[in-house]
Amino acid sequence: MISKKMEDQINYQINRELYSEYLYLSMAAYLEDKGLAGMANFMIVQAQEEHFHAMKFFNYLNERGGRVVLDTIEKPPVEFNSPQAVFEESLEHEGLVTGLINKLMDMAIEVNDHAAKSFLNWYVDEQVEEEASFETIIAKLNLVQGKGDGLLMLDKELSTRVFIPPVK
Ligand code: OFO
Repeated sequence: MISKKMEDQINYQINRELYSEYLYLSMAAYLEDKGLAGMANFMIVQAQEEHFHAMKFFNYLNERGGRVVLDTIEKPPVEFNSPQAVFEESLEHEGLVTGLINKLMDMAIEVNDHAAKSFLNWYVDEQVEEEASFETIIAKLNLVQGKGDGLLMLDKELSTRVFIPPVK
């Protein structure tokens, strides 16, 4: 049985992952509206990943005998300054999520929950990938500097992303 402290923090994390899904869907809507369907596709796949993250916590909490409690999901921003700002805000958001995952890991260490530590390792690795993926796109956007041709090439590249559910 999981400790109450861990249970509460995992429930909070489920809410944050679902908010992430919402945020990336809102970004997808903005990008679609700007005529950047490939970038919108990238964000829709990102939202699917966030849903997977939330459900992985959801299932884990059930497995450990905890009680999943869902909370209100706040409204995400609707407008962004530019397509580049969307990716910069995404990276910033992932930094906050990484902080929350680290906090969960700190808590698992503090309460000596070895099962949670093993489970959370997946998220620690996943956050490295998430941040790296946004950093790569921002680097390309910096090269392109908002110019039409480059932006459209990057848009095409991002249109190929598909959601592949992780094996575990
Ligand atoms: Fe769930 O990693 Fe992004 O937010």
